[in-house]
Amino acid sequence: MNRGPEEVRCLLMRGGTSKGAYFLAADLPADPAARDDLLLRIMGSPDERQIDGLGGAHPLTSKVAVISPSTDPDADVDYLFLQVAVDRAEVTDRQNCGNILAGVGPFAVERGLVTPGGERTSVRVRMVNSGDLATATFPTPGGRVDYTGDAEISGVPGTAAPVVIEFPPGSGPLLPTGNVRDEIDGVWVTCVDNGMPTVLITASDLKVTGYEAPRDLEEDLALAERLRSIRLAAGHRMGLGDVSDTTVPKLTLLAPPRHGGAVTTRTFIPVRCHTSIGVLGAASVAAGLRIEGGVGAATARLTPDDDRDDRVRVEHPTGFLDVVSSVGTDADGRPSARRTAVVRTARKIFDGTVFARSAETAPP
Ligand code: NQM
Repeated sequence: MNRGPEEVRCLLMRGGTSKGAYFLAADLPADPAARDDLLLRIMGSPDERQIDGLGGAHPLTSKVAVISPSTDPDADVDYLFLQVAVDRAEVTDRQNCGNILAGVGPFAVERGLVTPGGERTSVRVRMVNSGDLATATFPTPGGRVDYTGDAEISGVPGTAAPVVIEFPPGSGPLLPTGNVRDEIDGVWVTCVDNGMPTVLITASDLKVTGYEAPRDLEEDLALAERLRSIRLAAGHRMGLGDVSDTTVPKLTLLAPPRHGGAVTTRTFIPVRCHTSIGVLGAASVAAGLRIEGGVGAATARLTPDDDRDDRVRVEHPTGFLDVVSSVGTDADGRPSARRTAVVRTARKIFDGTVFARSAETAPP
């Protein structure tokens, strides 16, 4: 029996340098398996072109945010991030996304979950994937979200209204292996988690410069094999278990900066090479550079100015991402993040009804 397409209220939004479908949790099935099955059919997965759905045929444009009022007294809304695989029938909640986070506050106002607070509104978000909190502040003149403005972020053409996101220190350890450096496969790495589990590697240790174009790095099969092997070992050491089928940890290759920033990066997420860098990925890199004895500290060029205003400019393939990042020590003397903040932008692209491909005609 063909039940026809399911119709779901959906808001398509660019969040930072990613694009995703934003839903109210109440508009999706409560059962995670039924929800994920529906999302695959909405996004057009599995199919490397996602031709029959909303997905944009790349991990950065195959993302979903599920938002609901929060029961946490410290948050206004709960945000569950779901990565929808492009060419596999897989939806995962194992990672968070700070770019899609940029659209969560505006979405909460659009859907009436949060009452706008005047010229600007701050929305406190509980990120369900990690349990961590974030506060996003953006313009709401006249009680409506204003997406227009003069903030420019690398990787997005033009300008838009700034969404300022503050991340209080997360609950987990900044150095998940307990070490400042670990030797994996004959290479020294620093494993950091300042919101996104990330393995920092000096690019030259893997016989690349770190300045290559993402596509060239993706085509380097020997590099891919090396990264895969390092990632699998790092996953175990970081307490993430078998990561062969997960999207975390990410791997970031580091090289000295070339454009006045602190460091050059090429980030694998984990197979495709990011065209810029994730927000929480950059937050992990920025904190990692400040850890004495870590592999990043040797490559980074942090200036006294960076130390004064806590700013770290992370260069990436399409520009840079500035992270306000300071690191201190916890009660046991271990490095821990003090403050992390970024400026992003977001834009509502469409608001309406999405028609899912019917289950009977979808690929297995
Ligand atoms: O690290 C891509 C992105 C991301 C994640 C990824 C992100 C983050 O750029 O916070 O934003 O690393 O898979 O959207």
